[in-house]
Amino acid sequence: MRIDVLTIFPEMFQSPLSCSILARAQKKGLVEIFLTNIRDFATDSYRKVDDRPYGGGPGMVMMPGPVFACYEHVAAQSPLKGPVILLTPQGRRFDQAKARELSQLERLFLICGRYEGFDERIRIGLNAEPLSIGDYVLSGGELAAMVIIDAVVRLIPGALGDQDSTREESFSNGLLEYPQYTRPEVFRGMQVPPVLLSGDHAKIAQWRRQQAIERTRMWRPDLLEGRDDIG
Ligand code: 9D3
Repeated sequence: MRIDVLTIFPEMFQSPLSCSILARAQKKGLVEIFLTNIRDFATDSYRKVDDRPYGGGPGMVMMPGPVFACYEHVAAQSPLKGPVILLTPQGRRFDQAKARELSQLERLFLICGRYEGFDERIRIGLNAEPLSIGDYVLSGGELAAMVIIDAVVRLIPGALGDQDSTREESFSNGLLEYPQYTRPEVFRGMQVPPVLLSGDHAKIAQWRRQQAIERTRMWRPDLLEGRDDIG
């Protein structure tokens, strides 16, 4: 898979992309990630990429010229085809189903915004899909793009280590996970629940399920709505 990120802050990506699973996936040749600076495609001597909104209002808007020129430049670097995603609060919320869908692609373009937003002709002209990562305000699309890259790349077959991929397959009951403990048995006066030391695997499984339900009810009651298997 080839991922092209278009941004005015390519430096923000260096360290997340050079650690852990993302580093390994690139080294293995499972994904190539290219960063291109939209500012390099500005046409004036100030390297301007934003301008004031027609109709008035606060803030600045990403200009279409530099974004189109940047996109056309990177698109031509490879014959691979893929959809364009626009990182913006004005879009559908990214989720695990979307991550699975994007992980099947041979190519993906991620365009990061700054300022108040994009000139609408960017979305229309590039047939771009707007995506948000959640209902909170970020300073720009870069961190959102990194979240998407991380969630997508780890789903490419071979990206995870053996341990991680086994875990992946066993997780999908729609509940939060049960509490985990490791050594020591007593830490600062806090005991590991005795059932986990009992060796009774049926009882352990039953305890974990009940804990998972309790936690879900406490922290994510929305996940239980409309489920008739849990009281
Ligand atoms: C004052 C109106 N604001 C909209 C809520 C303006 C605004 C805030 C933040 C415009 C752009 C931004 C920058 N955010 C992103 O580029 C962004 C984002 C986000 O803020 N939250 C969740 N997902 C994303 S994806 C891109």
